[in-house]
Amino acid sequence: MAILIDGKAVSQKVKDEVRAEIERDKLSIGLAVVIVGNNQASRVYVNNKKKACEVCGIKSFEYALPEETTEEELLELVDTLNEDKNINGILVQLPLPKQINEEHIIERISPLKDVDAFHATNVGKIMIGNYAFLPCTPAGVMELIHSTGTEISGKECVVIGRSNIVGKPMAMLLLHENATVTICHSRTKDLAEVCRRADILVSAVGKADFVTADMVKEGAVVIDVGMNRDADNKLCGDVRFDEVEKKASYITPVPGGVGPMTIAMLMKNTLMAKRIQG
Ligand code: BQF
Repeated sequence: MAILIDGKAVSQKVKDEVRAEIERDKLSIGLAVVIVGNNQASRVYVNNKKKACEVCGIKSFEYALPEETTEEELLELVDTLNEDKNINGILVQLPLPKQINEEHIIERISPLKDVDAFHATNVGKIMIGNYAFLPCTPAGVMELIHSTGTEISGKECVVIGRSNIVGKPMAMLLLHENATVTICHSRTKDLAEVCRRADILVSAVGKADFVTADMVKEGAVVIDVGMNRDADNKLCGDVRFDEVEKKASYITPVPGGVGPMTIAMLMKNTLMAKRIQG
């Protein structure tokens, strides 16, 4: 039976550290949180981020724009926030309405205020291994793995999913810690066989029940990045928890696993933004 990794507890520790540092150095830090339209999930995520700011002693400033906002209008807001001395971090909640090109918006954010680490400049720095901003979700996963005391160096790590936001940077962070990393995706042949090699398996697919017990090696660490709804509209991950927990050594729940860590690492990045802006 696997040991449950408590993402809420680990995330609270990270937020406590951020708060302590902000208090110790009497820092005034501002995070702009931009939400466009009325995506229900986005609303929840933005509220989670604002609440974490409060816990950490970071001022959050919400900019809620209507669904029909144009790309020009959003670019103009980003320009204003880039110039604003009271704003240290800028977060534009994704996804954006279809008339707005996400890449255009991300590339307009000052790399020094890009607390999601989505700007090409910051992505490049992550690739090189010389970075200030951590990609929030992958960095949160690393913290969770570290919390188990599991050695990463030399281990077989398999990441399922190749998105720019999770899969690719996740593989890079594991590589920086000397893992042997495989990225699987929808075209991977014999996915189950590849996953069974993993000492550490990270799933970022976005499909409920995707990872089954036959894909998991006995004693593996299983990290579930999925954020899905099951048939009863309940939040669930990618991993068929009931059967996989019988084989894994450690496993993350959904909710209460990776999700809270994503938020905590955003707080860490916002503190870092203040530091690098001086
Ligand atoms: C929890 C996100 C997919 C696409 C865009 C805590 C969050 C979620 C779950 C949260 C996510 C997922 C966020 C839990 C932010 C994580 O208790 O399990 C927090 O707020 N997240 C996002 O901003 O954009 C997403 C997932």
